[in-house]
Amino acid sequence: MKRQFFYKILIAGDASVGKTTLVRRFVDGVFVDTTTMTLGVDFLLKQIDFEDSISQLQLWDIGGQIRFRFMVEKYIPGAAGALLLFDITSMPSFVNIAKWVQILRTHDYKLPIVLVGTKYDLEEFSMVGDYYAELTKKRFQMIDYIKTSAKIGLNVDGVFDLLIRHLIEKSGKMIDKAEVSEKAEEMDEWEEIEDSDF
Ligand SMILES: Nc1nc2c(ncn2[C@@H]2O[C@H](COP(=O)(O)OP(=O)(O)OP(=O)(O)O)[C@@H](O)[C@H]2O)c(=O)[nH]1
Ligand SMILES: [Mg+2]
Repeated sequence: MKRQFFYKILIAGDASVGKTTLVRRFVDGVFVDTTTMTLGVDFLLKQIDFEDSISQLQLWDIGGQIRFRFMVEKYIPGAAGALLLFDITSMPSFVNIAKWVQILRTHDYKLPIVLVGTKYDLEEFSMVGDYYAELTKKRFQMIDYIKTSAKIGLNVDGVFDLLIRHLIEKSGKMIDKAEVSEKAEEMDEWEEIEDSDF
C-alpha cells in the first residue's frame, strides 16, 4: 500500500512574479496569461504520485500586493513548505526575498523553502545572475534554487516535485527517529527490569 501525505504549501513572492500563473500551469496544465492580481489568497488542490507514495497538496497562492501584506501572517501556520518566487527580470522582486523569508519563517524558523526564479523564457532581460541567487539560497539555507517558465513549461512540475520529495524524505527521517527513540525506551525498560532483578 502507498504511503499517504498531506501538505499545505505556500506560494509566495512579490506581486506579478508569476505565482498564480505557475500554480495554474501546475494544476491545470495551461498557461493562463493572467494579469488579474490575487486578492488575499487562493487555494488549489493537487495530488502528486510517486512510486511508493501519494501526496495531497493544498496550495496557498498568496497575493503579493503590498496592500495584502497585513493578512499574510495568518496564512503561514501549519505550512509544511514554501515556494518563494522572484522574477528574474525584476531586481526589486529579488531584493525582497529576504523580507519574504522572514515572513514565511515567522512560526517555523526551519520552514523548507525552494527559491524559484520565474519567467526564464525572458532570460535575455535577466537582472539576477545565478551567482547571487545561489548566494541567497545558501544564506537562508533553502533547499535549492530553480529557474522556471510557466510560459514555455520549464521546470513547472520539477519545482513542486523537488519540494515534495524533500518533505517526504524529511518525514521519513522523523519516523526513523521516532523508531529509534522507541527502541531506546524499550532498552531502558529492559535495563530497569534487569536492575530490579539484582
Ligand atoms: N513571459 C512570462 N510571463 C509570465 C510568466 N509567468 C507569469 N507571467 C506573466 O506575469 C504576469 C503576472 O503573473 P501572475 O501569475 O498574475 O503574478 P502573481 O505573482 O500571481 O501576482 P499577484 O497575484 O499580484 O501577487 C502575467 O502577465 C503573466 O502572464 C512566465 O513564465 N513568462
Ligand atoms: Mg496571483
